[in-house]
Amino acid sequence: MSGDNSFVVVANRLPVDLHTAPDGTRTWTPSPGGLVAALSPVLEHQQGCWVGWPGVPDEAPEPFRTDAGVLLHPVRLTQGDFEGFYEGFSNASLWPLYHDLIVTPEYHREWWARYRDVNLLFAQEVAEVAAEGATVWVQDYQLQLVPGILRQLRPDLRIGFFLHIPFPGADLFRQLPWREEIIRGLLGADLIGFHLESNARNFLDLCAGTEGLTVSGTAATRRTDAHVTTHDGRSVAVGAFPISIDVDSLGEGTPGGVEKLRAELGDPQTVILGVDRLDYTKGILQRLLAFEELLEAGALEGAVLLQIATPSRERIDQYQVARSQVEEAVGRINGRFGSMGRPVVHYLHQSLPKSQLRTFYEAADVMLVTPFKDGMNLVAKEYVACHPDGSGALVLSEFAGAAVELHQANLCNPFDMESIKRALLTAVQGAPDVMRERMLAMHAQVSEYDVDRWAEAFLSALGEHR
Ligand code: GDG
Repeated sequence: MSGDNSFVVVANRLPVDLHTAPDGTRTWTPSPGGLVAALSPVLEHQQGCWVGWPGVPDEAPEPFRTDAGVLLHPVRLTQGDFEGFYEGFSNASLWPLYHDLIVTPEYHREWWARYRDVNLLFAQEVAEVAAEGATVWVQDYQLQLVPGILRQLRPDLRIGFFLHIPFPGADLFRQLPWREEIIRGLLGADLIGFHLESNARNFLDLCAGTEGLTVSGTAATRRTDAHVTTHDGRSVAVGAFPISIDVDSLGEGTPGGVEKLRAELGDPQTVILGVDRLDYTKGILQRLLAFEELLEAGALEGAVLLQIATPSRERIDQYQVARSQVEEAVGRINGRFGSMGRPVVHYLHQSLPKSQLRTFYEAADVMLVTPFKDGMNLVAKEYVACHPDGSGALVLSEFAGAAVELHQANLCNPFDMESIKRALLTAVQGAPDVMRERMLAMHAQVSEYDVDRWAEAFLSALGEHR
């Protein structure tokens, strides 16, 4: 069982979208994101293939090639798979557990069974398309069993795994009823990558406390100084590979776009911006409350907050709760502090084109990124990338992975309202030359370590390992 693709990426989602024309004609179009952009050169050079779910239950188009020559190989998931594997186990068990229990995870045996089945399905598809000795790069928490299954199906493959979200402390992870299976699944890889050394350390601590596993070395960034030796004597490398952005994917700025946007917002003195998927991990409500308290104290005269909250996982209860809390707060704040035709919070629950996001980033005097927990947070890096002249200011949660590299930001503790308020006020009122210096330092970081460097670092570490 083998195909002819020497480089295979496998992710829950295939980078495609289904478009239905008014006459009912349906077309699948590639949807380029940061990951696709980063991996495209490798995928193109190496007869690459991307295996994933096309995003619509009970459908899978035939495999097809993008204009750039990347083979997209759809995996068909049923509505039941989507509910149990994706909405259930991935997003209502693992997601809250890995984000340190911001909401309480639910564990259901039926969800776990689906997770196992779907991981098996993904692994089988990969086993079919991967050439002898191919490199396979498995992405993220939805597919943690794939490395282990694939190792059994195809021992000839070189397998990398990258986790895009945090990895929790061993004491939290251990509540997972299927913890051993997940660890075994991950250890099927030759290299396991995390965003941060602290995530890698959590994983190594867990392994050190698991019978039959031996840990050597310490977690390092863009290096694989740490290894886990498995029951069967294989050595698995572990390291931190902080992801970054593809600056080009933000497109060119629209001439006059910033002025037009600021005029639409009523030419405020200060534009404060938030851009997030509407997710309870992102701390959107907390930042609205901080903004409200500052308005109440008269400390933010002439400021408006523009919050983009992209719809996400809308059928899951906790996401519905998060949305209604956010929308209630937006309504209350505008009711209290807005005036006719002049809201103080501009709120969009929509997904916008990237070019428009760029204009928002450019127009914002302050960017508010306040997650309770976040693997990295690309929004923070995108904002910095859009301010090459050092203008603007970033308020960033200490609990976002990005805070390790962007430590010159105005850091805050999102669990502490006073801390968010302080960081926001400093960002608005801080000495311009200090703010500029910090932004320039962060811009240099983001420009140097872009998403290409991330992919390159991971893949060369994987190449060296076996
Ligand atoms: C996970 C981890 C980690 C947002 N709204 C729109 C839009 N976006 C884009 C942003 C950014 C991306 O979505 C969001 O990335 P984040 O990193 O901020 O957050 P997650 O979605 O939670 O991503 C995270 C990441 O994986 C990568 O490893 O950093 O920690 O949770 O690029 O610009 N894009 C468009 N319209 C929108 O309305 N086009």
